[in-house]
Amino acid sequence: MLDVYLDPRTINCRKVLAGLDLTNTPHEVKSVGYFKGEQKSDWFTKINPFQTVPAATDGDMVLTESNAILQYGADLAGPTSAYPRDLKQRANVNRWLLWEASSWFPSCHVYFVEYIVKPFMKAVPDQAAIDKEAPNFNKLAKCLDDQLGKTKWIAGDEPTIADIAIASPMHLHAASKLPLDKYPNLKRWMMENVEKLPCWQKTQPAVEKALLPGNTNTTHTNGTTANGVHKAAVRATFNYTKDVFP
Ligand SMILES: N[C@@H](CCC(=O)N[C@@H](CS)C(=O)NCC(=O)O)C(=O)O
Repeated sequence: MLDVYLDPRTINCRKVLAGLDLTNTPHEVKSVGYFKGEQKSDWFTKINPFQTVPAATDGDMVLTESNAILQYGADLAGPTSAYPRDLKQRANVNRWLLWEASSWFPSCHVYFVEYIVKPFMKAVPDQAAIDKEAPNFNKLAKCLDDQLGKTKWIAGDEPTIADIAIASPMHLHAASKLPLDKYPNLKRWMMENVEKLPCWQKTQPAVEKALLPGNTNTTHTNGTTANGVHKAAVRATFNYTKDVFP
C-alpha cells in the first residue's frame, strides 16, 4: 500500500492528493501537521531527512518529491491516460513535471508568499519582490499560454498529472494576484478545465479554509480553528518566508 505523508493545506501536498485521485491510485493518507512544524519532528525526519512534505512510502521504499510520487502512483495504478505509457507522450508529460518543479513553482511562489503568506502572517507584501519576479513570471506564463492555445490540456486532449502539477502553484490564483488576464488560454485552462475536475474540487476547501483571509474557518473560544489549528501557534511557528527562502 502506498502511504502518503502530507498536510492537505500545502501546495505540493494538495498536488499529490489531487493527482493520486486523478490516476485512481489506492493510497492511505498519514497526517503531518505542517502548520505545527511536524515536518521537522524526529519521527518524520526519519522518513524524510529533507523535512518537507509530501513524502510517500511503499514497503521499504521512501519517495520524496511530489511529482515523483505522482509518477510512481500512476504506474502503480495501471494504465491511465493521466500518465501515458507511450514513450513520446510520457516524455512530454515528464518534461512539464520537471519544468513545474524547477521554474513554474518558484515563480508562482513569489506571488504566493507576498500576497497570501505575508498577509496571513500580518506582514506587508513587498512590491519590489513582485516587480523583480514579474518579467520571469510573464515569460513562463506566455509559454504556457502558447501551449494551451494549441492543446486543451498541457500534454494533449486529456488531463494528465502534469496539469495537476502545473495548476498547484496557481491554486489560489486570485488571492495570489497572479496576472492571468493577459493569458486567456492559461486562464481558460485553469478556470474551465482544471477547476472543474472533481479531484481538484475535492482538494480546494482545505486550502481555502487554512490560508485565505476572511475564510470560513471559524475560531473557537479556546483559540483553535475548525480544522484544529491554534491560530496563535500558527503565527508563532509558521514562518514560510524564513523557512522556504532562508
Ligand atoms: N520539491 C518538493 C518541495 C517540497 C516542499 O518544499 N514542501 C513544503 C510544503 S509545500 C515544505 O514542506 N516546506 C518545509 C517547511 O516549510 O518547513 C516537492 O515537490 O515535494
